[in-house]
Amino acid sequence: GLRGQRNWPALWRSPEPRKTYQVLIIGGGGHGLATAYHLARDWGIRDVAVIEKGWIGGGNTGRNTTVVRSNYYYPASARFYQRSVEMYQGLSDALNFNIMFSQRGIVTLAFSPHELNLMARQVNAMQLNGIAAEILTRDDIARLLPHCDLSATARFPCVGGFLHASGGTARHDAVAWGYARAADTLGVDILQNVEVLGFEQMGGRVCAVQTNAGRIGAEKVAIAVAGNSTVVAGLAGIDLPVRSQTLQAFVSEPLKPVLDIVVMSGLHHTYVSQSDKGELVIGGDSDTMTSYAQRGSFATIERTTTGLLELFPAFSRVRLMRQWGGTVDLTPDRSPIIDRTSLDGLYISTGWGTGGFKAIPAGGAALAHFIAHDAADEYSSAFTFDRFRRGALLDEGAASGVAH
Ligand code: FAD
Ligand code: PYC
Repeated sequence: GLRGQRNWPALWRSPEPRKTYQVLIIGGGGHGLATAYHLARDWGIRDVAVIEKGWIGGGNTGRNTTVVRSNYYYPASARFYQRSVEMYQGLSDALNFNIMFSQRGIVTLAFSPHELNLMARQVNAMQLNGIAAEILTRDDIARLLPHCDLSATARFPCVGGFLHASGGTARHDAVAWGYARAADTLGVDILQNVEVLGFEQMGGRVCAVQTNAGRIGAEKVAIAVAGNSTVVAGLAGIDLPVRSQTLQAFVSEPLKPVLDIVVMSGLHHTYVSQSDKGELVIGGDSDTMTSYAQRGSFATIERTTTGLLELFPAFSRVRLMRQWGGTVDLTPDRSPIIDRTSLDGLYISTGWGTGGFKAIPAGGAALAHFIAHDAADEYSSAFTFDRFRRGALLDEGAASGVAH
């Protein structure tokens, strides 16, 4: 079947690293690639390289469960994530690359009056922030999710939930590839299999990185390495309020269309959607120990699938096809950090944790703005280190999608 699939033109060049660049971005995930694209497109800064130790999209960007949504609580987060959803709406056109964005809606289920009360509060906040949200009764859910066990004899009988109609999914690797091709076309060098091993500074300012491909000089450097943030920032002597944990995901064998909406249950530590290929895409809470392993433990697989089958008993005969883990970068308040660091010329985007795929468009635009202007853009000014100094945390733990 693959015999005809030869001699396709490469989507981006694979240049040799130059000796210096104006801007170096460490990390070829969605955030690093989108930052390079926005630097080149919005601010005319094209002397840029993205340095990736493996292959682009091989980190969390290519390992996530593709949920895109803006159901956050605080105005600063709601504004930022809503901007990102709106950017996703135009992304296939902007990149001329089909990222298969599907706003199929997200249902979050409630299993007690208390949980439903909290959802009402969340829905009110979202509506005040202009984001699509409505409370659902059990009957509404029966209509939307005919295969869900809503019976009174279920272990946890469902009492309702809420719908975030503008949420959905996008094809994760297409997002990485689309940004990579667009950035490359604008002159950005994408350097794969190049690992940053250290930083050089002069007079308190970063001036180069050491890599397995030699020294590369730069006026400015940005770190966008997700679960490796503490390790890479540590090479520059910088401590971050970030912890790395494993988050796993699983896909089933392909099925005929059976689920046309994303379903989440905090109580069951489970969420599920169906991909365009027909696979059930399943995830749960993170493995709770600090780890850089891209695997994860069996206990989490068991807990997640148990929850899934309590919700959808009909999936009990479906076979799981693949399982993997990613290393997520968690801040204490589960909100991100986009800021300069204590080393002049060194910037960072981190703390995206379990929910940064949806943030790639707005996060890339925000980091590019910070690098170009040495200041946050209007959407991301709440996401600086300053909130930890002031104790003004932006606690989005409840909105971050999965338990951790
Ligand atoms: P990454 O995509 O991880 O890219 C960072 C890159 O840096 C990697 O490719 C890595 O190889 C590279 N790197 C690291 N160290 C170095 C070095 N020294 N030198 C050079 N390169 C280096 N978010 C959502 O919004 N919705 C979801 O449904 C969702 N589900 C998830 C499910 C799972 C299982 C996981 C693991 C995450 C999920 N997320 C989700 C979170 C989301 O995937 C991440 O927040 C997001 O992809 C982070 O993007 P990034 O570009 O910052 O990091
Ligand atoms: O952020 O929507 C999210 C999410 C879903 C699963 C993991 N993260």
